[in-house]
Amino acid sequence: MLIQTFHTSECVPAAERAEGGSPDAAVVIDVLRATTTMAWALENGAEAIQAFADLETLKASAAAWPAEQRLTAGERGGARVEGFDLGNSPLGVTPELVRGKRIFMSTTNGTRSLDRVRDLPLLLTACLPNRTAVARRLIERGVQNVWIVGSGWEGAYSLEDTLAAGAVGAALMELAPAAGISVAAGNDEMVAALALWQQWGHDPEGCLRTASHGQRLERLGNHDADFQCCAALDTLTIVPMQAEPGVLKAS
Ligand code: 3SL
Repeated sequence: MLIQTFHTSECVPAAERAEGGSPDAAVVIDVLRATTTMAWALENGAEAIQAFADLETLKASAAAWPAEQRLTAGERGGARVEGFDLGNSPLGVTPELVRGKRIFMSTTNGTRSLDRVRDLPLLLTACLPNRTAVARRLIERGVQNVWIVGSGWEGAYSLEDTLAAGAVGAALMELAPAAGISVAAGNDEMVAALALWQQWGHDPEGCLRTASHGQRLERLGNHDADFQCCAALDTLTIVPMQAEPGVLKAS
């Protein structure tokens, strides 16, 4: 399996210009906090997450869904969108609130990354809690060429997404040495992600708190519980998988 990572959706090349050609799968990462929240929402029984890059489209789609079966969730600049049911904390998507509900979600960066690769044949989301489960799913599905796409912050690099890209890459290498996991030629980003994981994998929470977005969240208020949840390793076996364009379901 050929693996490569891109720091943000803006770094993702046109498929025909990419090393190894068009990928058969993408894994989107937004450790703080969109993909962690998505995984926990599905773990806690949400029917699906419907992701939107844009708030107006989200509101129109949510309005067309039965009121008792929907929730709106999202943030801008780290704060809950005014009038929405939920923000973007994995602690907020409790079973009592989300069971059986479709969550119409938009975040500053994570849902934009999802949008960028939504036409690929297989689309998964990863976070630190499900990084081994994601690696397993890619192997089970016989994926040959995967793009691991970070979300960054408004087009800029994010340390925590690179850490998680390294965590998924390392899990792939541990689980499938015989399948020949190899880094795509020229993708220094994946080499750096694996090195970052080696350096900081023993203290993911320290990495998340050091990252610029971690610092941003700390400035917004106490996010200790979010940091602990987002930094937890392999606590989930659920993998959000795109079932139809923009709609993620548990797998
Ligand atoms: O950027 C995003 O998509 C969010 O995950 C950011 S936040 O952690 O909710 O502030």
